[in-house]
Amino acid sequence: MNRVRIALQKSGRLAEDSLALLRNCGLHINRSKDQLFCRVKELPLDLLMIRDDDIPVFVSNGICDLGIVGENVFAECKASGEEFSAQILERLGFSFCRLAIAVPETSAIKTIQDLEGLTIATSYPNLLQMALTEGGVRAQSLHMTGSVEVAPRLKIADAICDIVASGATLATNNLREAITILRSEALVIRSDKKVCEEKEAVIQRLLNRMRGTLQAEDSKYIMLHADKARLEEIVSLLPGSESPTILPLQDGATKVAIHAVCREAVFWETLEKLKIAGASAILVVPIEKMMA
Ligand code: PRT
Ligand code: ZN
Repeated sequence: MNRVRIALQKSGRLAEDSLALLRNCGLHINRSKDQLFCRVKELPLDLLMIRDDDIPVFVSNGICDLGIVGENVFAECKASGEEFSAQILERLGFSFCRLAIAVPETSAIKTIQDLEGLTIATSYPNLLQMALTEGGVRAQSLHMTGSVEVAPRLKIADAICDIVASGATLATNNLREAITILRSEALVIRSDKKVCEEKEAVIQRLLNRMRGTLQAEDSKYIMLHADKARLEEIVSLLPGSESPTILPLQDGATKVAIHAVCREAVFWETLEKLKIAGASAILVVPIEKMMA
């Protein structure tokens, strides 16, 4: 079978952004809500829609060649101690969150050592155990598959170890974040199982398209007019641009146009500095795709 298979979350926080990334890679994906399998026309690629918890295992055992999954889920699976053969291919810059130990707002707990002898509720027993062992702490782990944040209120745990994004869930439950264990974002992972040349070529094509999409998302095309005399100063203000293009203006004895690709975010502060340096007609436009 020479088609590449990629595992995606069927529904949930990762699902939409994962599909959007593939669509930005020029792939048309039409699927009904309950469909688990989807064939892509433009590349020899099949999508398998499953629960995010199953993605690392499906990739590790080679049922899927690639997967898009949160680093938290990937790291938890890797920390299980069972045989695991998958690795990170690309960080995707979405679904940012962290795995953290949170404690009641009134608690004095600050460091991992303060957890000695306590009970911590979590859906991430392996990562929690790793952090406790690293800190030389003996504590009890209480495994829960959901609603971990209610454990301290029910007096079944002293602390929790769970995913935090905005912190709103913790605040609602009178908890505060005390110790960060892992910073997480969505990842592309790949199986260590060797694939044939044709499949390898498809994986590399897809990866290049993903990188091009991600790079374009971070980049902007900036155009402006500047005094020839202040060219150097203005070019030095352009964030992350390598070699801008300088173009003559039709009626410009003293002015030129500068065009540049900025590989970093262009903030209002930068535009204000450019304006002070005499730049005018400043335009910042999004870039759709990039390929080196
Ligand atoms: O059904 P399936 O098993 O596939 O999905 P799931 O319910 O296990 O996962 P899902 O869809 O909730 O999340 C998928 C992935 O998104 C996670 O594995 C993380 O990598 C990432 N992610 C990003 C998050 C969050 N943000 C997040 N806020 N995962 C979970 N949460 C939950 C968290 O568990 C807690 O209950 O949201 C709450 C905290 O959010 P804040 O904003 O209140 O701090
Ligand atoms: Zn899950």
